[in-house]
Amino acid sequence: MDNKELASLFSTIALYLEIEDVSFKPQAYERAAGVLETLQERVEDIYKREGIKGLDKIPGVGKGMAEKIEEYIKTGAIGEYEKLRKKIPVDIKELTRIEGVGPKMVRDLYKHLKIKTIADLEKAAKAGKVRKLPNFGERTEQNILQGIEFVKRSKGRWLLGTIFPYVEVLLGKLEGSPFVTRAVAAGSIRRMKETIGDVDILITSKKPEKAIGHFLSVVSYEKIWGKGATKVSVRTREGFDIDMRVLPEEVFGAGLQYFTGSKEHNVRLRTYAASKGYKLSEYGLFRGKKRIACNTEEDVYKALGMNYIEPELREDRGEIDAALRQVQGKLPGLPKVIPYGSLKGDLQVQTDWTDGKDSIEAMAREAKKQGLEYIAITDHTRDLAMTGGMDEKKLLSQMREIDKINEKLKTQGEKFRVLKGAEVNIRKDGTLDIADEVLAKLDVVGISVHSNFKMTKKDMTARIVKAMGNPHADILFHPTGRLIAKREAYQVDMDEVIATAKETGTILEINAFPERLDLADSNIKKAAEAGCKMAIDSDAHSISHLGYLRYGIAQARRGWAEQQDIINSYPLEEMLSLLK
Ligand code: DGT
Ligand code: CA
Ligand code: CA
Ligand code: ZN
Repeated sequence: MDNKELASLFSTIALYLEIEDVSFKPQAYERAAGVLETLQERVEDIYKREGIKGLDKIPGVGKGMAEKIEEYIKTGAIGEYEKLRKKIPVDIKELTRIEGVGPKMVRDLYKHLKIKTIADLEKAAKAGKVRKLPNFGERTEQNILQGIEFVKRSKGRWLLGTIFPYVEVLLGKLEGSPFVTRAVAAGSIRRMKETIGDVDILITSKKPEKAIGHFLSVVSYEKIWGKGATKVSVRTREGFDIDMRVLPEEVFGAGLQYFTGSKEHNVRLRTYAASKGYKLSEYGLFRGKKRIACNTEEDVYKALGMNYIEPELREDRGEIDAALRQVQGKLPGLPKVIPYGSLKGDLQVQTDWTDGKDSIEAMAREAKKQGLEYIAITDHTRDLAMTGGMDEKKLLSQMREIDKINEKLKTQGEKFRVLKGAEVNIRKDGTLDIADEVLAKLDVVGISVHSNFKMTKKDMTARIVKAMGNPHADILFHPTGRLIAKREAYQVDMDEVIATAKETGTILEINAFPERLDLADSNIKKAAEAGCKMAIDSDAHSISHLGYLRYGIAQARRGWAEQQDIINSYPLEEMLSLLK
C-alpha cells in the first residue's frame, strides 16, 4: 500500500461527504489527503514503528484520521468509504473532473437521472434531459458537454507533476540494483513536457534479464503488456504505462537520443543526416557500414555539425537550424536556456491568510531551506470571497505581520526577505478589486482573472490590457487561465497581451503549478522573442508546493527562455528594480 492510494481514497470520501452535506469532516479528509500526497515516509512504516500515536503526530492528521489510516492498514479497506459507495454508487472522482461539476451536482444528477458515470452524463445531456432538472438549465447542459469533451481529449495523458516525482523515486530504486549500471528517463519526461502519455525508461546492464526482474520487483504493476530479453512494458497500479528498455552500454548515447524524441525532432534530424549522406538510428550515426558516433548524445549532434540540443528544445520548432547556425557562427543560434536551480525567489505564494495551508513564516522558512532568498506573499483579495479574500484593511494588517516576520528573521541572522504582495482580481471591467493607494504600499502586485471566464476574445483582451495599464500592476499571473485537462484557456489575444506587457513593463508569469503551467511553452517563446520579462512562480498553497518551481523552469526552457528573461533569477534589489 502506498500513501498515494490512501490519499486518493480520502479525497473520494471527502467528495461523498460533501454530497451528504456533512460539515467539517470533508475538510478533515481533504486536508489529510493533501498531507499524504506529499508525505515522504510511508504511513505503513510510521505505523509499524510508532503505532497510531505516530500517525497522530503527522501534521494535518488528527486522531480521527489516524484511526482511519490504522483501519486501512489493518483491514485494507475503510468502512465509511464502503458504506458511502453503496449508498451513492457513482464514479464521483471521474464526474467531478468535469469543469463546473461539483459533488452537489453529482448528487442531483444521480437522484433524478441515475447518472453514475461520464458516459451516462453525456447521454443524458445530449438527450436534453439535464437542462430540465431544477437549477440546471440549457447553459449548464452546454457547459457540461464541453467539459466532457475536454476530459475525453485529455484522457490517457498525465500531468508532469504527477509522473515526475514517481519516476525520480523509481530511477533511484533501479540504480540501487547491482544489475543496473545506469537508469534514466527518456521520452516526454526527459523533455519535461507538461503532460505525459507513457513513461520511457532506459537502463544499461550487463545482465538484462536480471535487471528486468529487478524492475518488476520494484514497480507495483497491474499487468505486463509485454516482456522480452531487453524490454518490458507494464501498466502500473496508478494507471499509467511504463516502457523499459535495456541498451548496450556502447550505443547508449544514440539510444538515448532516439528514445528522448520528440518524434518530430527525430524525423527532422534523420532527414538532415540523410541529406549529408549519413544514416541515423537508435544504434548510432553511420556512414555506409561505418559507425561514426554512438557513445554520447553530444557525439551524435557534434558529428552532424551541431551543438548539443537540450531535451526541452527537441520539438522541431527550429532548434536544428539554430544549432547548425550556431556552429557556423550565424545568428540566431540556440538559446542559452535558464538552468535548473537558478531562481532566487518566488513571486506567487499563498498562505493561511486565505486559501493556503501554511503560515507566512512556515512558507518563508521552507523557501529559505530550498535555497531561495526571497518570496512574495500574494494572498487572494476581496472578490474571491470563497478563499477568504482580503480587503484593504486585512491586507494592511498582513503587511504589518510581514514586517514583524522580516524583523524576526533578521534578528536570527537569516538572510531572507518576505515581500508584501497580493493576487489582486481583475474585475470584468478591467479595474482591480483593491484601491490604488493600498497597492502602492505593496512590493509586488500580481493581477489575475478569476471570474467571468467566458467573455469574447475582444472583451477579455481589453479587460486584461486595461488592468496591465494600472501603474501598480507588476505581474500578470497565470495569463491565460487554462487548467490542463480541465479547463480551456479563456479567449484572449496573446499577441496583444505580449505587446502590452512590453509597452507597460508588466511582467508575464510562468505559473509552475502542474495543472496550470501558464504561460504555455509556445507563448513563452513569443514573449521572450518580443523582449518581455517573465517570472517563474510556484503559486504554492502549502510548503510542499514550493518544489513546483522546477516545472516552471522546465516550461521556460521549453519556451527557449534564458536566465536574463526571468526576473526572479535576479538578486532581490535587481529584481525589484524591474518591477513598476
Ligand atoms: P508521450 O509518451 O506521448 O508523452 O510522448 P513521447 O515523446 O514519450 O513518445 P513515445 O513514448 O511514443 O516514444 C518515446 C520516444 O521514442 C519518442 O519521443 C521518440 C521515439 N520514437 C518512438 N516511436 C518513434 C517513431 O516511430 N519514429 C521516431 N523517429 N521516433 C520514435
Ligand atoms: Ca513516452
Ligand atoms: Ca513509450
Ligand atoms: Zn490564482
